[in-house]
Formats: sequence, structure tokens, C-alpha cells
Amino acid sequence: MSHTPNVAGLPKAELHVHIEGTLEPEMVFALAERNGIAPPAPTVAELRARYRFRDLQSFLDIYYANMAVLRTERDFHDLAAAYLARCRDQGVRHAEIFFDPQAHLARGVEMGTVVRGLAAALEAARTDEFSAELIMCFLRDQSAESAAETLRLAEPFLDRIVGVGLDSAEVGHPPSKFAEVFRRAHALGLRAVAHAGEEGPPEYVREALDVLGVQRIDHGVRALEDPALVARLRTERIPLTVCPLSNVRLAVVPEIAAHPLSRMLAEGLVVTVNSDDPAYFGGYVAQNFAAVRDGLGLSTNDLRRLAANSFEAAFLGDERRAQLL
Ligand code: ES4
Ligand code: ZN
Repeated sequence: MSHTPNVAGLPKAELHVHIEGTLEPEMVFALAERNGIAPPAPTVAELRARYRFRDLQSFLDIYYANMAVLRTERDFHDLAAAYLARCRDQGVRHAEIFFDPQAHLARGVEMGTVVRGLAAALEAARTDEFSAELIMCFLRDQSAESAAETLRLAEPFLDRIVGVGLDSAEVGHPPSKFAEVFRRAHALGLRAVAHAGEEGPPEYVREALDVLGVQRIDHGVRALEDPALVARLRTERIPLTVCPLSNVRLAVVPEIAAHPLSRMLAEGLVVTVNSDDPAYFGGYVAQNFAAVRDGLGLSTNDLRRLAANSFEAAFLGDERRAQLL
């Protein structure tokens, strides 16, 4: 007996999910076969057994290697369609989905192949009760020039991209490295977000806000180390898209029971709960809600607050937001 609400039934928006991070091992093998490519491991079980990560980089190495099976517009469509099909069971009414074009361009897969495939799946999934958008991420461990070139390549497709983001290996790659490309993105009318304060210091969160002009921070858990920054995030109602299972699997926090989400809620921050790379980290967004409900003992009110925050933080017009709620 419990008062644990049905977290899967709680209507929510998912704002931090990498579409390449929804590539399940079974789909890696199916796409390898379809494309005549050698799979990255002898069996699905052996591939999954490698998903024990020390830190962000040890995860990224496998994440980028597995993407090699994504080659055609149909592959990108099928990847997104599989994630969107799961949104129904997860209570997700709106999803803002990251993709990493540089990881595909490097393998000779064109921007149009990626965007057309993903966008077709999103368009087909749109109803009065569900919508989804694409956020194009720059890889921060590649050069600023490469990011600028990526944005140029995306210009013909900006009707299908709501914003830009910044992801991949954080430490040593501060947001300020990408000031120019984010300026250009703003000029093109795009929204902006950035991963910051996952492994990197609170200073990177400040830079993302002040130099890149982002409207949300992805992760941001290390912002708690800086009380003045916490006060600013609260006052300005800057959303933080937190990913609890990801943080545990990448050793950003030692265990769910030690996750700072409770403190973030208590501080009055606009925090949301998200899945990040669900095929790698042990669960989609409802499993992340269940993990913090059980591991942190969150109240029904806390869970409702997290869901309400997700709609507040979403890049939705007021009319559409009211329709989805
Ligand atoms: C990511 Cl967990 C995480 N952090 C930074 N970049 C990423 N790309 C995909 N998952
Ligand atoms: Zn992420």
C-alpha cells in the first residue's frame, strides 16, 4: 500500500533526451543487418553488458560507436518513431528532442538525411494531445568552426528545428568557446539551451547564461555548489533539465538516494525530470520519475511540481501549452 502516484500517467513534457541515446541494442543489431554493417558486439546481451560507465567520456565512446548503424533517412525516421511510440506509455505529451548532426556528418551522412528522417517521424506523431520538436546540438569537444559549419548546413531545414544545444564532453570545453555560433543561432530566431554543470563547474552554467544566452540549462546539478548562482536561477526562473538515472550511471552522483533533486526542489528551482539517453541508463522518463519518487521519497506534490515545471520550461506557445495540459 502506498500513496505513490502513477508516474507514467502523470502528463509531462520531456525536454532532455538525445535521440541517438534512445537507440536500443536490439535496434543497433536490426539496423546493422539492414545496412550490411558489422554490429559492434557479437550479441545484444554482450553489447548491453558493456553499458557500465565510469564517467561521461566512457559512455560517449560507446554512444558514438553504436551510431555507426544509422545511415539512411529511414533509419533516422525509425529511431524517432520508436521513441515517440514509447511517449504514450510514459505520459509524455510534448518532447523536445536533441540530435547530434556532427556525429553523422563525420561518417558521411548528410544533414538532410538526418533532419528529414527525424522530422517526418515527429510530424506523423503530432496530434491535439501530443507534439515534438527538434533541438540541434553542437559537439563541444569539436571546434567552434565545425559548429558554425553545422549551423550553416542546417539553414535549409530551420523550419524543422526549434533551437540549438551544446553537448558531449564538458570539462575543458567551456560554453564561451561557442559564443559566435550561438549569436548566429539567436539571429536566425532559434531558441538556445546548453548542457552545463553536469561534470563541469558552476562557472560553465554562468557562461551558458551570460555568453550563450540560453533559456534553459541541461543538467545544472553542480550549480548547487554556488549559492549566488542558485539564487539567480530561482529569481530568473531558469529551468534545469535534470536526468537522475543518467547522473547515477555516469557517477555524477553516487546513488539515487544522494541525488540533489530534493534540494533543488526545496530551493524553489524550476527543475524537470528527464531520461537523457534512456537506452543506456536504465529507463525512460517515467522510470526516472519512479526512481526519484522511491529513492528520494518525493511527495505527490513534488511530482506534480516536476510535471508542471516541464510544461513551464517547454518551448510552447501559451495556447498550445493550455491544450496539452
Ligand atoms: C550526453 Cl549524458 C550526456 N552529456 C553530455 N553529452 C551527451 N550526449 C549524449 N548524452
Ligand atoms: Zn544530455
